[in-house]
Amino acid sequence: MRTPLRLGLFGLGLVAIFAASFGAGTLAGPTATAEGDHEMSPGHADPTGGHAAVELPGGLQIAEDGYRLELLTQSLSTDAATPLRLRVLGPDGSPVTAYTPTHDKDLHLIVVRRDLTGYQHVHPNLGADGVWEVPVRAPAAGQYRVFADFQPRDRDRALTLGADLPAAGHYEPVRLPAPSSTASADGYTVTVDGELVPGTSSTLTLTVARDGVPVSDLQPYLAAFGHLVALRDGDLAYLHVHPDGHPGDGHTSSGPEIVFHVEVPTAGSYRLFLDFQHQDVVRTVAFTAVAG
Ligand SMILES: [Cu+2]
Repeated sequence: MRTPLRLGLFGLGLVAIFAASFGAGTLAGPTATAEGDHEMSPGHADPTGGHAAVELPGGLQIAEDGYRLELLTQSLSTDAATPLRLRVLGPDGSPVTAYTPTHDKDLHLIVVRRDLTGYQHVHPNLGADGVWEVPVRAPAAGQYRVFADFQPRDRDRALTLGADLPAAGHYEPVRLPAPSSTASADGYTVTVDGELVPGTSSTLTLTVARDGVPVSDLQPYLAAFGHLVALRDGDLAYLHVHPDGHPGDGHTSSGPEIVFHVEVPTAGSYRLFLDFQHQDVVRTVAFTAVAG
């Protein structure tokens, strides 16, 4: 007669899960209780992924999980491209030289002004000493945010560290553009369909057209038909999303539609940057979207 006992334990399990969920929900609000505070210590997100709401978004910290981003360049120039140099220091304090490529590259570097203008996605070269270098010119003066998106070989998932870098000169901040479902660049128009719902995987369908004609021969760029980076307005929390599948596996499309599943952490305004490649040229378009 084991059945009643098993049912009983199952019932206890349910209670425990409910209690844990209740604890997490309470912590997310302003009335966090002392008994559960350990659950939401920054940098100690629940490894089970069961409490995504309390996990810190990427890109907000210069150091995380023992890894530290060290910028070796003190400023950007608005006149000319100058070398931007950086290192990633590992848990033992020495520069990381071994990486697992993510989307064909060992490190993706995003540079954007803090008002979410001047977006650049570049790929530095790694020296034997662990120093990454890439020429970058700031399109205008102001405070820039640098994101390094990479996976050390000793780690099972990618990490995004962020640091600020100034470009000296007169700064004229640009207000965040109003939310829009279309964005254009170089004769291409991208239309976005879907809603961002905080804490939920939301489907965004981006449709690419050129001079009004749907583009169905997008080229793979860095092992995907599109790369979407979302930055939260106000603190530049970072999210990098790829479409389902890989080019050539039959589960992904070369256009005109590119489908992304995006989970933004909170309500608020986000600037979305889409990189796509057509006829051997990579283009970037940007949208403002509001979640919640
Ligand atoms: Cu990249």
